[in-house]
Amino acid sequence: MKTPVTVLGLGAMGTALARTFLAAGHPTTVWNRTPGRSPELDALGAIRATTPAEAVATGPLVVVCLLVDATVRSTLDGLDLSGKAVVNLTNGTPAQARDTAGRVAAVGAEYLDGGIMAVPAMIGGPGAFIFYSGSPVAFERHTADLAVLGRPEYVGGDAGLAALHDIALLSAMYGMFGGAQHALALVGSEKIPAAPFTEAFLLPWLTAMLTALPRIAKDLDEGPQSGPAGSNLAMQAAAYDNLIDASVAQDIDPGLLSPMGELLRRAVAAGHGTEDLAALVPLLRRSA
Ligand code: FVH
Repeated sequence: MKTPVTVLGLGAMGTALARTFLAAGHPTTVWNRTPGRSPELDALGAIRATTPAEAVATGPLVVVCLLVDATVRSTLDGLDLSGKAVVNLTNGTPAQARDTAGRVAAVGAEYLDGGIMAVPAMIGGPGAFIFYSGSPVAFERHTADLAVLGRPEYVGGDAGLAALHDIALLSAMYGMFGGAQHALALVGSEKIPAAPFTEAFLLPWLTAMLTALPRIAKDLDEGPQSGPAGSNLAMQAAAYDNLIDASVAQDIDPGLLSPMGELLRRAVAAGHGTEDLAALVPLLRRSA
């Protein structure tokens, strides 16, 4: 008998989670604010609850996947969660996670916060992984249950750490996509089609550049490697002005790119002109 699971929220992601639990043989009770959402789950054996209270009463493992933290708060408040493990996979901040952890613990439940590193179509597949932090008891008890969704990555007992990892990765993703979108706007300004440009140049270029990340991380952890930087910051700051000037000349808003140019100039002014990109990271700290 697989652990009975409750899924609160049947948006795109909650539906994928419920479908995956059902496929793995977990008795799965679902609740959604708007009734009748994701009717395909009925044929897979989902049990529909009409209220969150009815839904959480059916089993020991409650998975929450709603839009934002305020929704989680209004849905969970007042429920009898005593003795249950509450796993909140709603996107949120570390502070929100710690706050929810406190409120859930106060009503006698174990709390795990989670950060899903997958889109709905990836859930249950090999590429999906999910950060968890919070109650080690809940994680140990439910690792196998949660593993059907994606590779579980437990990052610590502080409930805020999963959200921190999640937001770090999303920050990197949005930075990368922002740059790629700027590139596509630039070539589009000369009617160069996006698809062949992406396949022939953009994707191979980004893939090659990403291989620099481990070296940047090593520099951060161990200090700059000896010897001259292959692409020093003084050179990069000088060339960066061309990115802004060319964008403006092509009538493309440089707003996504400008802050990086300012950071490069600040690094050079602070004496890091001979160093590599790792030198930018400490400057992002607000107290720097
Ligand atoms: N989809 C994705 O690609 C990402 C992948 C990484 C993780 N995120 C986060 O997962 C959370 C849910 O995302 P989603 O994709 O399921 O979002 P929607 O399809 O928009 O569904 C939203 C659900 O939230 C319910 N809801 C909204 N407001 C309320 C409320 N005030 N009270 C109760 N429930 C509420 C909504 O219900 P309804 O509109 O159908 O009644 C949906 O069930 C999210 O944190 C992502 O950042 C997804």
